[in-house]
Amino acid sequence: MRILILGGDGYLGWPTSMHFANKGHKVLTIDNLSKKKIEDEYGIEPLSRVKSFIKRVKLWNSNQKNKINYLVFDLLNYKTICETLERFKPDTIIHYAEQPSAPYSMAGREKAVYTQNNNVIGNLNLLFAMKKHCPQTHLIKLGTLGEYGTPNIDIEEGWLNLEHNGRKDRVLFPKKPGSFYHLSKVHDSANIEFACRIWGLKCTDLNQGVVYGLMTNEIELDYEGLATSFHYDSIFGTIINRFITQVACNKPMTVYGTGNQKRGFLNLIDTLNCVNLAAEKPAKVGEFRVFNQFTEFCSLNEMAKKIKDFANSKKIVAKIKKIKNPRIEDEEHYYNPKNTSLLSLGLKSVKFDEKQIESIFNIVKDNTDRVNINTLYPNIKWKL
Ligand code: USQ
Repeated sequence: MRILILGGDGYLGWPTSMHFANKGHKVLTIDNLSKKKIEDEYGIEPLSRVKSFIKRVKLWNSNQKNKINYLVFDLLNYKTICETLERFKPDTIIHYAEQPSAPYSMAGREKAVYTQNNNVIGNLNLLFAMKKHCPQTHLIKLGTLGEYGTPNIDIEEGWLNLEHNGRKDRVLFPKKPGSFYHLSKVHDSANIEFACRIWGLKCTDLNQGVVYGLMTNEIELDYEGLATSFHYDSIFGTIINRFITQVACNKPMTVYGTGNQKRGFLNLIDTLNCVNLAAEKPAKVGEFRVFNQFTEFCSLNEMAKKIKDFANSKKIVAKIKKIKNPRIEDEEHYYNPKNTSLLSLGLKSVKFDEKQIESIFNIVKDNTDRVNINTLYPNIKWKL
């Protein structure tokens, strides 16, 4: 397959690029290197010293038989997207190229506008370019489970069968996201559904939960050279990665509010497996297919307790500290998201157990000298 990966420098994009290259697909990976600018703005860095995008691609290519091609450009540059699609003729496009931080998007007008302009217009440019140059290509778009928010009903996979005043219809599941970032993905989903319905494009929208982990088969080949950008800070760091880093640094796990918020989680390896399943079994012409991409869900308190239990079993001190929630989100709520589609395609998931925690913990522990303790605590509030 000819696979175009957008956002190839990111936490997910880089492992995905190596994963598909390793499977023998022809991979072209693209990034605009914008994450580095946000890192510099906030003085944050990934846990391990990660080589630049270009250096990593070159290192991969010098040691592996299946090469990765790369380009550096922005999806806001419509002309270059068109030229790239025309030349590369992808069978599949995997689109991760978005500003991924909810807190960043809530840090004021400029950051909210940047997030939505970058994400929504970049995605819209891609849809127009696909319509013009490769309408048969399967788009796999990374959405988020956070598009749904925490409604008081079961969360279906993208669509809802509705009966109203005696009539029935199938509608997009109502969305109640919790940040301007999550909202940008809601707008993307609506635009993509429209493009599928009107132009006959085919798309899989992956409404993904919170990812954790730092190892994949390909990264294992050379952790120092091929590591992905694992963040533990309060801007880009996701909760499990943050909690494990906090314990490794002998700091308390920062649970926001009551900790009864529930979220869906999955291992980085499962992101690759899910994207792989979606690519192998594409959506049909005109289909807007939505998969809820997570493997387990629980409350933040339960998650913190699992990590504490692991630490205690190793005689490591682990504390949980409930701090005032900097976000505005439901802290007591019903939560029942469905995830049957990927399981029925054959997903065999990684379980978040002591073995998993230990393998992440050991690598984090080796790198604690690089942790900037100040960035462990939240510095952006939802209410300005
Ligand atoms: N939280 C804490 N303590 C912390 C950090 C976060 O209690 O130190 C809480 C948050 O308030 C939230 C939950 O943990 O209730 C998850 O927060 P997060 O920072 O791990 O995840 P979030 O900001 O929702 O975003 C992350 C990714 C995003 C992805 C999303 C999936 O950064 O790209 O879309 O997870 S989901 O959460 O399912 O929407």
